Amino acid sequence: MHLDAVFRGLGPSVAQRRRAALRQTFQNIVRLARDLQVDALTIGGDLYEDLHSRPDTARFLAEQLGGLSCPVLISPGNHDYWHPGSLYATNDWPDNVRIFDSNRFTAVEVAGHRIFGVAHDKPKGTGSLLAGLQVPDGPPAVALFHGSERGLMQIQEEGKEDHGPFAEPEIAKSGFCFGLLGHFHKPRSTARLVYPGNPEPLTFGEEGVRGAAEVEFGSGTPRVKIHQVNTFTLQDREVDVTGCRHSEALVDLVRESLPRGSDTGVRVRLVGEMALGLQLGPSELLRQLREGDRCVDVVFATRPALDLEQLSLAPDIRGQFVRGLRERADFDSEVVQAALRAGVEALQGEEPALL
Ligand SMILES: [Mn+2]
Repeated sequence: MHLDAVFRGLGPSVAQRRRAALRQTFQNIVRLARDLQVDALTIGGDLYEDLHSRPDTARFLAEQLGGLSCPVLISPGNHDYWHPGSLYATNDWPDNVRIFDSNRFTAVEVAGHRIFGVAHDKPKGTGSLLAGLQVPDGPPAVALFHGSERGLMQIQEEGKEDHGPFAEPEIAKSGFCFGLLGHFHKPRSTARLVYPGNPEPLTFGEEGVRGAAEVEFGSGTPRVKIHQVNTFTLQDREVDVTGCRHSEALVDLVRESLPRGSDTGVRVRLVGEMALGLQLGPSELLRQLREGDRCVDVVFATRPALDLEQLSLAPDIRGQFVRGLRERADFDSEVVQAALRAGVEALQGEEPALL
């Protein structure tokens, strides 16, 4: 869930709306658990972000989870690692909530199964949690933990650290019939494990079905169903700004591309030719688009609207500047194009006299 995430870069009031949406989505999960009359609700870590966590969040969670009649099992992950000052250790939790606080697996019996949970006890550097583990004989054993399945690492988000690494075959080798996993944000399920993904999309690019996994154990392979519970939807849009002659036209054009409904966040990619001399910088454009606390971000991928042939012929410093850049082998690169636009704008004044 990543409750209390800061949503950097969206502005304080939009970030606050996103944090409220995280709680809404968590409430949706609790309601779903009640509607499905599950035997247990399990949470595979990164429920909240320790770095930004607030006692208010712990009290919210305690009230929500205490309202369920089934057991709630939590295996802390790298963002919500167990430590003596954590929300897990300092809050009063209802009797039905079991937070695994050891870095060794311990079991709870649920509906004829044993669910083994384990805690990360540091924010990074957690090694293999399955290494050398052998589950004692008994009822079917299910593993609940936060970890990185090695075969899935490469298809997951870039830069995702391999907290608690393991390989899928180790699940069966350790004596588990199935793994309930957290960490990866893209959902994934196999005959041996499930990653439900982050139920509420956190960053742009997180599109598609993700949510809460309903796992039904019977004879044979457990049946997995992902239920969508998200509050916000995040989308990407592309807007061609060619032909926008002034600031208001640009703002209007981008606004028109935004979907109705305040719970849709949009990352707008501006493409095409950007007119020179628009009296509107990136931060002012964002400020105007975010009026009404809309969740909007903008990526600038435009080219400057320049008549390069004409500019190159100018006998003044603008001509010299443009000719100098055009001779470069990396003329088409993003940085040189940005320098071209900034430079020509900085040197503006009189229109260059042409030969
Ligand atoms: Mn994680």
